[in-house]
Amino acid sequence: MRILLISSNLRSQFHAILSNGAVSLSAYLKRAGHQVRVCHIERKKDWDNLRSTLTEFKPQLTGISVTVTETPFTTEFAAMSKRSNPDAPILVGGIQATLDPEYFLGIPEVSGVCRGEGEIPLLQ
Ligand code: B12
Repeated sequence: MRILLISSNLRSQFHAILSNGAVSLSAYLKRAGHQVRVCHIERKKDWDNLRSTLTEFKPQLTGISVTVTETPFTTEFAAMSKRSNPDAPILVGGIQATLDPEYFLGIPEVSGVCRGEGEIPLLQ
């Protein structure tokens, strides 16, 4: 399966650091035979990379990893994914999704929320 994982550093105080959660999930899923891309959004060109990954890689599942500072961008990532690949489910995970799943379930494009560690639930 083609899986896209999205993380960001748009409001965080940190820069140029990929999300441990997203890269850990990527390694796990690749080991199980899936094709995985991680799009980390921080600079302007990362948005272009996300757009081209959505149209060229055509993920069959999109996962968004969220902490508190990155929460407002989930709606936009989910909308972009849904526009490009209407049939691909969108899952949200990470610490903020674990703490406040209802918020993310309220985003119409979001199919589900993962609370806690995502390796096994995502594989399933
Ligand atoms: C290391 C760390 C950092 C490092 C991250 C390094 C990196 N390369 O990722 C640095 C220093 C950069 C950092 C930055 C920040 N951090 Co920090 N950090 C941590 C710490 C200590 C560990 C996080 C970690 O690496 N966990 C290991 C990974 C593998 O686990 P994970 O990310 O939770 O991912 C798992 C699950 O959540 C899930 N999952 C994650 N994403 C997804 C997606 C899908 C689709 C699915 C299904 C599952 C899933 O599966 C993953 C694997 O099991 C935690 C405290 C803690 N003990 O958790 C605080 C913590 C996460 N950080 C916190 C905060 C506030 C921040 C900042 C916002 C600080 C700031 N003001 O800038 C930024 C946010 C950065 C960002 N872009 O989001 C808070 C988050 C609170 C919240 N409600 O979001 C925490 C909980 C600390 C705290 N107690 O306050 N942090």
